[in-house]
Amino acid sequence: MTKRLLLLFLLFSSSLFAQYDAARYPVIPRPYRLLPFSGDFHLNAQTVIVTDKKALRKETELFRQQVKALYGIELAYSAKGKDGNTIFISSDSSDIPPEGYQLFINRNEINLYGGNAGIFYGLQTLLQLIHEDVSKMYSSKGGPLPPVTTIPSCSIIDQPQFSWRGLHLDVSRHFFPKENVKEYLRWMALYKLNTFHWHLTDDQGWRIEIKKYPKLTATGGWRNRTLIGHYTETPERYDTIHYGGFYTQEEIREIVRYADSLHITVVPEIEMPGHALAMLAAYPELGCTEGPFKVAGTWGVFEDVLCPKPETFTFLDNVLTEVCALFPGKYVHIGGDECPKERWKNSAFCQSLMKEKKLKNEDELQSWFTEQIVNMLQKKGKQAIGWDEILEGGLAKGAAVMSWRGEEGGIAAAKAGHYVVMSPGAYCYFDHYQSASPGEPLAIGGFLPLEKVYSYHPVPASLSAEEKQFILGVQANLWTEYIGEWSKIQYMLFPRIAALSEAGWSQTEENDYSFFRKRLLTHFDLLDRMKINYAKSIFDVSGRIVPGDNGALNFALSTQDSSLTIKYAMGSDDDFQNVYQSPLMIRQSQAIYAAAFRDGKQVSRTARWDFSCNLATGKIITLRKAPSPSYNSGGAMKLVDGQSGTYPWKGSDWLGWSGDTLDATIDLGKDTVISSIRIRTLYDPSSWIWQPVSFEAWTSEDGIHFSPAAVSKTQPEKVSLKEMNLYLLRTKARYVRVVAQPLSEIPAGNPGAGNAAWMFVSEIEVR
Ligand code: TNX
Repeated sequence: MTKRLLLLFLLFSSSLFAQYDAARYPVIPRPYRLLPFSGDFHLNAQTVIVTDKKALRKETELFRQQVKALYGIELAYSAKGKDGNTIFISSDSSDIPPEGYQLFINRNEINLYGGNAGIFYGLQTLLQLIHEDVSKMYSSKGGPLPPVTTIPSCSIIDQPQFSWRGLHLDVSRHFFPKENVKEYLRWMALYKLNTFHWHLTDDQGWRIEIKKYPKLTATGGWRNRTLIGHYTETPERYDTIHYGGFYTQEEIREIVRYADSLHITVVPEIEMPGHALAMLAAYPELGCTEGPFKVAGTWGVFEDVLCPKPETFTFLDNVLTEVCALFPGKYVHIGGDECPKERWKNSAFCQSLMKEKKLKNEDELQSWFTEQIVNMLQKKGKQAIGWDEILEGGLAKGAAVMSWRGEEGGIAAAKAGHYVVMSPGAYCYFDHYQSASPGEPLAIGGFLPLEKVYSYHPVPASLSAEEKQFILGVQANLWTEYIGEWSKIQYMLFPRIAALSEAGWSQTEENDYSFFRKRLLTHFDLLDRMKINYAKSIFDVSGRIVPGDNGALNFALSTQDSSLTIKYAMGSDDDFQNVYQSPLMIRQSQAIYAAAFRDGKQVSRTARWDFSCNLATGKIITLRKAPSPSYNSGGAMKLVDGQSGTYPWKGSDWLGWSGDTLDATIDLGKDTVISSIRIRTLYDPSSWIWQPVSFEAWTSEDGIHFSPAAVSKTQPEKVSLKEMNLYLLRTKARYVRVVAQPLSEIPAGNPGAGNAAWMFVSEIEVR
């Protein structure tokens, strides 16, 4: 005990945040304090676990299974310690905050203190500290000996920053069976996440058995076709597979129990009043029109929503009664996002209800709807939580808000005294791309690299100290429109889940990405052992155009990790013969391939860039107006880098303007005969991106006096990737000026109607 006090004293007096050897202590999320020591504890078949209370043994179960599965070591319990080889676990948690633990490791023994959750988490830390050294095999006369498994000496005190460390899984768009969900929960436990948001219902499938309404799963659990490819592709393509599934109440109870054993609370989501097509397909009488309704086979937002009729509320009351009985946690998620109001506008019932309740518009009708549900849940002893839309038009007391369309909803909710979980799309949507590399599997869009997840801090600076208390924590969401296989779930989740865990558990003011990254590199060994298909995007070779006055396009390659060797090939990728040293000069249309190597082994995927050269490629370009800071990756050079933006788009491929013109001048270096100018633009109305409404060009010989060359006014064409051309009579010029005007107002009936449209341009080409 005195020894423990001494160690604690050392820990608290150690500098606030001292970095230790990341490879030796690759713990994620980063513990509150870790003090490294020399020497190792040897973990082997003789190691025993001693607990001061038998009941604590259940907290060690997962750890024992993991050690057995990953290192082949079976750890036995013992009533008393063995000299030099014992893990002592003590329920003495005085002065230890909830979920916290203290862990002391030396050559002879390990001591772990904490409450139940703390002990569980302390063992997950221990698991992450295990090293297996094959090179240290003892010399032997006979056959090979087992590798040496060690845990490095150190003292740790640890505790979480936030009480809601959440991860969501959408099982409606794609269904994943019970065993998958349990594995998902184990991954959460590994990263000390404690709240599982289970998105059980949506337009594309109802996944929870409700005894009173069997058609919810019998009809609502199945769809007859599913979209192939991206939902913005035209024409749409579908498979003809009868797809679906659901969890029986027995299975739900089993999962909830299992989650509880991992100290995870399950928050079920029952979506309403929008995203409810599966419910309507099963019980059309809940709609504002007669239907028939079909379980959706494609993605997006649908106009058919629940009608706020008395029989709808009776139905939902019965559904929620069964839901509440299945989930012991405090919160039930009631959705509330993306509810179109068309049906309510055209329904005589809704209009007269609005009059009766003195509701000014359909948004207020939705808050009235929400209020009924919030109260209904309160009567059942539960609190409602919903997507930030539920805040619009006033929110009933006691309901909590999950802020997904940025942080604004969360900020407004905290100011109004509602509890908040931060889950803003730009930092927490794991269905977005994590790499700009061309080899990424299809995703919904967006760009969320590991570093950006890591940078997230869930408490906005604009809140007062009192308001900050309302921020419960952070959550990442995994929507599965484009994720049908479990290996792809892994790919989208790992390693971003590791970055999320640090945002939720560790002291975010002390977060340091490069230190995280170093720990992650060793941590990958554990993921390899667990056979997880994690994304290796952080090894990706990236390429960028750098200025140079040699008349060529100078293309620099790099990796985040400077210890890796980059090799490249031109024309074909069969053979990486060239070691990259300095920027490559590109003088003609060609493909470049590159990959990162460690110890002669390829660790990254092969990256490929297709250069298509024209007179403007690599030339000096100036912009009169900078693109929006959100879409300015690569700067002006991006427009003459010889590469076209792709679709589905990634922010890094395109420059974007909103309410502002593209006004670029390119210096071709010398008088040149030109006959055409082209810009490459994007059309994606779901993201408010529209084609330019006009595109014009001027030319000049001196860079001062410009004469108009050609003008084109355009009508939007519903084509995702659009080239716009201007043809000139053969003109001699050294300077070309290009001006393109975005659409100033998105037409009615489209997402973002009334707002200025985005204009995305990837390339200006001169021929
Ligand atoms: C918006 S996030 C949705 C989901 C989609 C997701 C795709 C939210 C509350 N609604 O229905 O799956 O975008 O990223």
